Amino acid sequence: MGVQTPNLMRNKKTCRAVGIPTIDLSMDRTLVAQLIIRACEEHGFFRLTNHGVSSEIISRIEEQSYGFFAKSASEKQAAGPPTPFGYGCKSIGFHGDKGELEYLLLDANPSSIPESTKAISNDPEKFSCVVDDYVQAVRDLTCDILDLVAEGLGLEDRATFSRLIDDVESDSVFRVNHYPPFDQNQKVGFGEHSDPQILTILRSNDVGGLQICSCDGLWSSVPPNPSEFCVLVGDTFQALTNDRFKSVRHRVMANSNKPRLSMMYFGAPSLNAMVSPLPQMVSSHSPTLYKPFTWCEFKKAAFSLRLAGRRLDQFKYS
Ligand code: GA4
Repeated sequence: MGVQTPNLMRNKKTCRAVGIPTIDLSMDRTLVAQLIIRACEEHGFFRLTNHGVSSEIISRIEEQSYGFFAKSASEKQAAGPPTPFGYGCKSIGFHGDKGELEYLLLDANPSSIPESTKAISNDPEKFSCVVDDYVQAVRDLTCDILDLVAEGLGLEDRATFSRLIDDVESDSVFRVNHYPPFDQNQKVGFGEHSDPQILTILRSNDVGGLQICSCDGLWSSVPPNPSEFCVLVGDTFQALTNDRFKSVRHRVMANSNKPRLSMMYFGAPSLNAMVSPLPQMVSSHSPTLYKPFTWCEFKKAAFSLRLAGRRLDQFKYS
């Protein structure tokens, strides 16, 4: 029968995870940097193995999360609504988007974690410690990835991107999504969107559902792997690189008879940080595509649109 080309392996609307890059962080640094850059350019997405985040830190946050979602509806409601932080169920954002999930939205800024996690656990000190350890580990990983990108792009200042996240005032967010099991038809768990921030680090249990959209508009299912992280380029990274990197549109289809648990760290700048395409990404062939904006302005605009909205369009030079 011969070897099938990627296109032949696709059906009309969804396809298998053909061509989604998996990058081993323990490989040679120069090679890793080039692979990450290519993945961010071609997919806005990659899977990361040998990421160095301890399995103990991961299992502790997973255990705490399962513990929280196993509580009664009224106990969970008492930790909501998620405005801006806390427990949410089915409603996403402020404009009527719905999903088949419940979630926790938490401030990922170390100084705010105790406050934003206070109402969530019967042992708030322990819960906040566990969140803090996980968030610190994934923040460090995010900064490593961003340093690798800066090195690979040949930027003199290797902290060009990581400095934005590694800031005491960083507006980064941590989210845990819990998708209940489904025995009927496949449903949209979390609708199509791109993340507004710089970089997202996602980890799930062994239940699938995440799909990413390729530039040709086809959806690929990402096989779940609890020992890996998925890395997603956000809108702000797209703007900083003047469209060299593309933020990835993704969604979650709920289709399993087991619950899916995923955790996302969304690395964001501080509210007053200025975002504009780096001069090194601009040339006569690639003129500046975006007007400068503060993260606060972008966030406001992002939150005023529906989930699937194309947020960056509002900041494009016409
Ligand atoms: C997507 C990424 C993060 O989950 C999030 C989401 C936020 C929310 O759930 O409240 C948003 C969504 C996300 C993008 C557009 C706006 C805001 C819902 C929505 C309709 C917490 C974020 O920062 O942006």
